[in-house]
Amino acid sequence: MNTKLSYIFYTGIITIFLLLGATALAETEDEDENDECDEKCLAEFHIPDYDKPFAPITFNKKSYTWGSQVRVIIYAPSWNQDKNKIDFIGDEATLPIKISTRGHFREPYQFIELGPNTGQFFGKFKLTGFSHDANGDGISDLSPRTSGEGPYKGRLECDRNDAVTVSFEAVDGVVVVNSAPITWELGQIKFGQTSYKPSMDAIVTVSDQDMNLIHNKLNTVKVDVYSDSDAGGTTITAVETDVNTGIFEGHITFTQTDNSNGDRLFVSNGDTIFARYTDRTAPQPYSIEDEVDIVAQSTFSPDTPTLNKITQQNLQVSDNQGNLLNSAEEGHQIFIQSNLVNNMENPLQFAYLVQIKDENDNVINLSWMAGTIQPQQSMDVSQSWIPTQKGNYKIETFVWDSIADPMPLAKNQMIEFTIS
Ligand SMILES: [Ca+2]
Ligand SMILES: [Ca+2]
Ligand SMILES: [Ca+2]
Ligand SMILES: [Ca+2]
Repeated sequence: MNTKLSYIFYTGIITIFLLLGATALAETEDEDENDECDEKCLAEFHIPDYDKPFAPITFNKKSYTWGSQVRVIIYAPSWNQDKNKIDFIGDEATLPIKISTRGHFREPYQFIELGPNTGQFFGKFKLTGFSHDANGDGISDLSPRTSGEGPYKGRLECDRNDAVTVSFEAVDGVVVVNSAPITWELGQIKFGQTSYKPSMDAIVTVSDQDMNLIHNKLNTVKVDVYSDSDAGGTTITAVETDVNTGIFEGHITFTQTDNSNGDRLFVSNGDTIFARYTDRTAPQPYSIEDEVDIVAQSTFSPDTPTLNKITQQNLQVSDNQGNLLNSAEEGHQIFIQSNLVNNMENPLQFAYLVQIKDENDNVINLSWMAGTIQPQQSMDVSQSWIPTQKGNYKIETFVWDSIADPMPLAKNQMIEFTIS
């Protein structure tokens, strides 16, 4: 042993000399032996692949909740004993697989090879939680029990904050093990939109994995919906979007005339509307018995009737100095003006029209201007007219969205005016 160590040390020194160009000592090297470790040499070693750390037990999820199905694959190529047959592992007392939570376990638990020649072994089991009423109906919702055989039928009780562990004694005395946490999550709720109009239905979505209580069947949760105008509201049932999503959707229709009932909610214009999910499976720091209300908000805001988009007011007639007139003389220019207010949250294009009729209802003058009014802006608009004949006239003003394709944006105004 000492001899060999000193030899290695010695050749190390020679290598350094070679690098420095000290070729004189080269003949002392043993030229018959290759210092490199070739493929044949490498084959004698197990060299870890540091990019893919050896993790022979993998879970299908990073964490689980109290009623989850847990799926596990164990990579154990040494136990692919027959390349033409599905092999089994873990079901013998000598090299067992153990599935467990902190307080409960099944052992041995058989796993089955995924294919005849994969070396990957699969097992699943279901967590059965503990006695607890999760939906508020007074009845416990899971059936806690620890039972069943691998690879598919295992049942394991667990607590709210727990961990699931799978261990495999791959070789005598060598146990590989992996764990994943079990925890409740705080539910979430949201409306599909930030506001709704009378013709629309609303969709409310609750997300709470803890309430996927039955695997491969649709579960439901209750959602209370209410509005400013009806604080009592109604309760709807939200249904799981697929058998194992833990995401639940409920529908709401709106009424402004009937009582709230079923999925119908009474609302008034401008109401805030609410959806409340009571999470009885809340994580720490809540206690197991806590009921945590999670509330989402939206609004009910019907379309503004088009005639109210702009308020038109204060129709009056003035001279070119801005003095208000009750009458005018023929041949003098007058100004017909109104005040406009944009009631909308967006800018509006508009056309302001002035129509003047004589005593016989004949239109003797029609003029307009076009413009844009900003949200909440108040704007004075005017058109000029030079009357050419004495008489009594009717002055009407209109606010349309355009001349080409007119749609009224405000109520019309009318005054009578005398030219003397
Ligand atoms: Ca096999
Ligand atoms: Ca219950
Ligand atoms: Ca389900
Ligand atoms: Ca929950």
